[in-house]
Amino acid sequence: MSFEKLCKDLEAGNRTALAKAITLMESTRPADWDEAKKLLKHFKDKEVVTRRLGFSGPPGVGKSTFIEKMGLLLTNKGQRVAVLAIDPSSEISGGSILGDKTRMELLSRSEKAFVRPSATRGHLGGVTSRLPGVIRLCEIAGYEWILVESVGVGQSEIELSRMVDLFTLLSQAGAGDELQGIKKGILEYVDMIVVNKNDRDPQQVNITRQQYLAALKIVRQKPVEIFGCSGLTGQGLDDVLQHFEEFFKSFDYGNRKMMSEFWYQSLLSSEFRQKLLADPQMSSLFQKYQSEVHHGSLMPIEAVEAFFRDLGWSKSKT
Ligand SMILES: Nc1nc2c(ncn2[C@@H]2O[C@H](COP(=O)(O)OP(=O)(O)OP(=O)(O)O)[C@@H](O)[C@H]2O)c(=O)[nH]1
Ligand SMILES: [Mg+2]
Repeated sequence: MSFEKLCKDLEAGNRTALAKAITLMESTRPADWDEAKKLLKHFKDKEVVTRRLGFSGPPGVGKSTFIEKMGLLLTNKGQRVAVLAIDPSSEISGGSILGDKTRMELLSRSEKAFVRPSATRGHLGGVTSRLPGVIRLCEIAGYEWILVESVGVGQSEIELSRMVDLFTLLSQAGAGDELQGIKKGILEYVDMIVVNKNDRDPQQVNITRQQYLAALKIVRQKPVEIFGCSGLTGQGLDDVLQHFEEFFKSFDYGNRKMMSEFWYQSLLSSEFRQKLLADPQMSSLFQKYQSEVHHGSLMPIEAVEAFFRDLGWSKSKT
């Protein structure tokens, strides 16, 4: 497919073109990545009003089920929805952990939806460094709502929270010790909380809610909205959607400047590391000091100092 055709089809909202563009964006091959960057530059000035939402929560809490139901609510209203899932593909096996779990069959069938199980691969220096590019491609293709499902692995959740407009934590009703299992640090980043599976024990939703309120009081100054719902039955989802809509009515798109800054930072560190390892001289230096650390002849702090000294980036003498 020629570059011109790819641009034309992408902008027309063609799903095959979007999938192809995302593959380029996720690729570790430099030629593909160059092509992906060319695409983003081509559409640099294209303005679209979109909503970027991130969803996080422990495994099995019902993120995919909830996102699919929410996606269906939106597509039924005539909105176009893209669903992405961060897939921290195992760097060891190179395989996907998600597999078919995020297929979202019902939503995938909708003309107005685009579902992509794997948005990022295990890039060195941050699993999500290509995600903002993938989000942007979906927006160029005309998707107004971008829903990202995070696979809860600490650092990538925090990174995701800085790449979306609204970051929601999904939790589960009925588990008294629920909060023990959640990394409390995440409460510093969430914009709202959804207590899911309230079809099982609606009363527990209130208890869980109280637990969250108490925990939030410690880490947050402004109140964080907490909703109860069931992604399975759809009960309570209208209220959540209404909250999303209200949120975006007054959303300051100036906040996205911070996201650009963050993308710059995360891209720079991942590209930097890739370039470093691709350069034969730097790579051998890197290996040399890694081996010294391994054998105990240098402390990690000494190895880093020596590395920079050899590069001529540091005047310090060890
Ligand atoms: N009772 C009940 N079960 C639910 C609800 N939402 C999801 N489930 C069930 O919980 C299980 C996990 O749901 P998923 O949507 O795959 O959960 P997830 O958080 O995406 O899981 P991972 O992606 O593996 O972390 C499935 O068996 C769902 O049918 C709900 O609201 N109520
Ligand atoms: Mg899932």
